[in-house]
Amino acid sequence: MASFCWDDPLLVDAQLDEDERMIRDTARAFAADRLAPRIVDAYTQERTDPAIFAEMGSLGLLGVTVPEDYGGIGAGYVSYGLIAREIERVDSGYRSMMSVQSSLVMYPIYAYGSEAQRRKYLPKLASGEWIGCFGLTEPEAGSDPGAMKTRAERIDGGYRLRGSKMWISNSPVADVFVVWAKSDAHGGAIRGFVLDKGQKGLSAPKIDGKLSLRASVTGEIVMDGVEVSDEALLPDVEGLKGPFGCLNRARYGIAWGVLGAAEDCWLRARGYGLDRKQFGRPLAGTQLYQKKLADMQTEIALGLQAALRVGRLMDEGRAAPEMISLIKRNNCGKALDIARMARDMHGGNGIQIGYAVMRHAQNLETVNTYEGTHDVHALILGRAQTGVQAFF
Ligand code: TGC
Ligand code: FAD
Repeated sequence: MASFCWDDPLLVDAQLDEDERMIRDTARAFAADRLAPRIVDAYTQERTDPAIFAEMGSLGLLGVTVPEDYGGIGAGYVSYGLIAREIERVDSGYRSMMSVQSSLVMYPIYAYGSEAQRRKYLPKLASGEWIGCFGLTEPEAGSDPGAMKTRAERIDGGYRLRGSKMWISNSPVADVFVVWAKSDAHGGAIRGFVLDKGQKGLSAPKIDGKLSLRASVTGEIVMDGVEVSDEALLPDVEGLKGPFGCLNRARYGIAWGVLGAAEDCWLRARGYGLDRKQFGRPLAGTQLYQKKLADMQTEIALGLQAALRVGRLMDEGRAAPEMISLIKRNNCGKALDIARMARDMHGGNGIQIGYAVMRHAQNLETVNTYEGTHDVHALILGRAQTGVQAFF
């Protein structure tokens, strides 16, 4: 029998090809060298450093699945997932910045945009010179985005947009705004528009006071009669499948990313338990502590293997959205359980910022909610197996 690799129990590493390992190692080194030293200050001060986008861009970590012609590196979805895992190992907020830019801004411009839109936006988004955000959620339309109130009204040569978006990652620092609105000219169908910072009537106030994801800035998008030309419309998609097509990619990345945060919690709990002695022996030498470590190891290994499987299917064009719901929901839920458990295993030290585990747990509360809540993904999976939809 082969020997057991305790920190890679199902040998995920051996299932990657050379290019994937190289991209993973680049992301890991960047996260360790450039992100980890910043996170305590960023989190405690609730401060986002926009320079991070250009740093990621210079290493080719933004929009990796976009072809080279448009500034990406034409990598596959497994590579994208590996990047998310390495960045979220440091902090979910940093992964959020990366995944919004890659999946929710670059992807729709690439997949639904005109050639002129691709040429104008993608290279600068890939380099991180421009920062993007994605406006779907509204104050009264979260889990039910089809209830959005934002409207695009036809005017001579373009559209006038009115409405507001809520809880938008990156919006206060964004240069490029992908927003979704019901368009009168298209029979009230949902259409995507690309707006530029500085357009009259467009503002993006910051939402203060978050107790989670504090290193990633979140804001509103207020569109008070923003007038855009026809060139701002994403021509190649209509209906909710537009934003959902982007969400499929981002949710998939999250399924990898949260396991990076979970791994950080697991390895920290293991290390803490080996060092910390109570009752004359290391905590990690007690049955209960080892059971918790075994649960963490098991859930992470199963979650990674599932994410890898879905990534391979995405690269082959065989992934269904429900597969993505399954891994987004389960991996987020398990990562949150693991982070809370790691916090407990650190005792009082677990509430200190320096031990990281409570920061991860706080972040994962958001990750479990955004991109479709844990329960919304249960309803998607329930509908798929019963044929009965239970949303309303
Ligand atoms: P439903 O009737 O199910 O579908 C309407 C149309 O959309 C199509 N569709 C999809 N297409 C592609 N991929 C998917 N995953 C799709 N899901 C649905 C569907 O085929 C249909 O197309 P058509 O042509 O027949 O019209 O729509 P519904 O209104 O009943 O939706 C229900 C529900 C709950 C599934 C959906 O609304 C949902 O997923 N809600 C969750 C909302 C959400 O995830 N919001 C995320 C906002 S963005 C965000 O959180 C970013 S955080 C980023 C970060 O910082 O990392
Ligand atoms: P609600 O939809 O009001 O849900 C509240 C609760 O009710 C949840 O537990 C939910 O599971 C439950 N619920 C809802 N419907 C049902 C039902 N039918 N049956 C049973 N239970 C139900 N959005 C963007 O568009 N772009 C972004 O960049 C973005 N970034 C975000 C960043 C942060 C930090 C946060 C917190 C959110 C972000 N979001 C973003 C919004 C996010 O996608 C929404 O918060 C999420 O979709 C949930 O919507 P909601 O907050 O309105 O909750």
